[in-house]
Amino acid sequence: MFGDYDVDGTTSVASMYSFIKKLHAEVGFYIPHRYKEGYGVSKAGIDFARDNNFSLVITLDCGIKSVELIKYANTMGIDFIVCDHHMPDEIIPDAVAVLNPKQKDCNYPFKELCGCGVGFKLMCALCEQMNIPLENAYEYLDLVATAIAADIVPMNGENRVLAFYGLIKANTTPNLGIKALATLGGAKQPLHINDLVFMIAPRVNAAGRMDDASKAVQLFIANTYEEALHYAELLHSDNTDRKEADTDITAEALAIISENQHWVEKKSTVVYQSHWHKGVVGIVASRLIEHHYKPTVVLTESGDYAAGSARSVPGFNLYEAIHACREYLLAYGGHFAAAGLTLEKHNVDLFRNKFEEVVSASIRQEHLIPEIVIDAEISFKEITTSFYNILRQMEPFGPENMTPVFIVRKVVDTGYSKIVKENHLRLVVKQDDITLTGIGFNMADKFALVKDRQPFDVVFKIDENEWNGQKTLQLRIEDIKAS
Ligand SMILES: [Mn+2]
Repeated sequence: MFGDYDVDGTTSVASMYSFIKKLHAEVGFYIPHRYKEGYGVSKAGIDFARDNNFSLVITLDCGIKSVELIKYANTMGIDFIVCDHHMPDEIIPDAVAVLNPKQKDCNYPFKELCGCGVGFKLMCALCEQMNIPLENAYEYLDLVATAIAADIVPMNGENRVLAFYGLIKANTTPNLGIKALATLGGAKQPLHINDLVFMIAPRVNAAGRMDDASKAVQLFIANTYEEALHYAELLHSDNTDRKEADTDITAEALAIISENQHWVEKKSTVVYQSHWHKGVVGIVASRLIEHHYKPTVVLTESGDYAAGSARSVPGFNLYEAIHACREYLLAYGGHFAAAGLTLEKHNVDLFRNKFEEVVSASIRQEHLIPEIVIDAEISFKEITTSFYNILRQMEPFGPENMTPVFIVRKVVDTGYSKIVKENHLRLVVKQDDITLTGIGFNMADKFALVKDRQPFDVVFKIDENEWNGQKTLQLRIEDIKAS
C-alpha cells in the first residue's frame, strides 16, 4: 500500500492494509515524507518495495500522474494497482489496473469519490470476487466517512450514503484509532460529521505537517486500544506543536501587515519570513484571510529557495493569477482556491508586486466582501423541534449539501444579551413574543448593534444545546445587522 500523507491517504492505506492482511497476504505500507519526498509515488517508496520483495503496489489517493515512476517500478518486476480520484493527465500509468472515476472512459456513475472511497470500492469488489461477506469491507466505513469529511469532496450521492453509514459505525463499533482520538480530543457522543472534520482531521494532518504521517496509519491499524492510544497521543502532540506554530506565525504575519500600512489598501497579501514552519503556511494563509479578506500568499525558506502556499477568496481564480506571475516562479501548482509555489528568494518582492498587479486588475469588488449564502427567511415561531428534526434528516452536511442558513428579521434584545468569555456574543432575543437564545463566536464587536434595543436581522444555523440533560434549540449566529 502506498498512500498520501493526508487524512484521505492514511485512512485509505490503513483500511486496505487491514483488509488485505485479514486475507492472510504478506503486506506492508509506505507513506512518503511530505518534505523529503513530496506528493505522489516516490522513488524512495519504490525502492522500499524492491528491498522488501513486494511484487505488487496498490496506490491510494495518488498514482494517477506517476507515469514515469510506475514505468521504473515495472522494470524491476513490481506491478501497480492505482486507486486515485485526482484528475488524470492525457497519459494513464501502465498499471495492471487503474481505478479512477475521473478517467475519460470510466463509466462509474459517481465521479466524486475520495481516495479512500475508491479503495473501499476495490475492497467491495474483492469481497464479491472471493465470495466473502461484504461486511469485511463495511468494517472500514468509519475511515471512509472520515476521509470524505476531511478531503472536502461533495456530500451528495454516494458520498452522503457512505458518510451516513460511516458515522453509524463511528458511533457504535469505531475503529480504535478514531475512538482514541475522539477520547483524547474530548468529543461528545454521538460524533457528528463535524467532529470528524475538526477533531480527527487536524490531528492526522498534523502528523504529516510536523513529522511523519506513517504514525497516522499505525493509529488506524492498531489492534488494541492501548496501542491506538499511544499513537493518538503522538498525533495529539504533533497537533499541539502545529497549533503553536500556527498561532505564532499568524501573529507575526499580522504584525508585518500592519507595519506596512499601505499593504492594507492592497488587493492581495504576500508575506515572507525565512524561519516560518513549512507545515503550516497554508493554514496561516487561511487565517490571514479571516482578518484581511483578499487572496493571500505565505512564503518561507525551503532549502535555497522561498516556497509556500496561496489561498483565495471565494469566486477568485487563484491558479490563474499565480500562473500569470510565472516569470518570477520556479515551480507552482494548484487549483482555483489553493496553490503552492517555489521561487528564488531575491524574487519575493518582484513576485509580490506582480501578484498585486494581476490580482488588482482581475478581482471584482464583490469578491473582496465576505459573502454568506442564506437559504431561507423564517420567523422564530417556525423554529421548533419537529422543524429541527426534519432538517437533521438531510445530514450529513458538507460541500454541496451545506447546513441550512436562515435569516430572521427584526428581532430585539430582551436586555439579557451579553458578551461572554471576552469575545463571544450571547444573545437572548425575541421576535413577536417568542424568545430564543443564540451564540456568536468571536462576535463581541457586534454587541453595540444589540444592546440599544433597536431591531436587527440575524443570520444563523440552528443548533441543539444540551445542558443538564435538557435539550434546547439555539441559534448559532453567523452575522447580524441593523434592520
Ligand atoms: Mn484525496
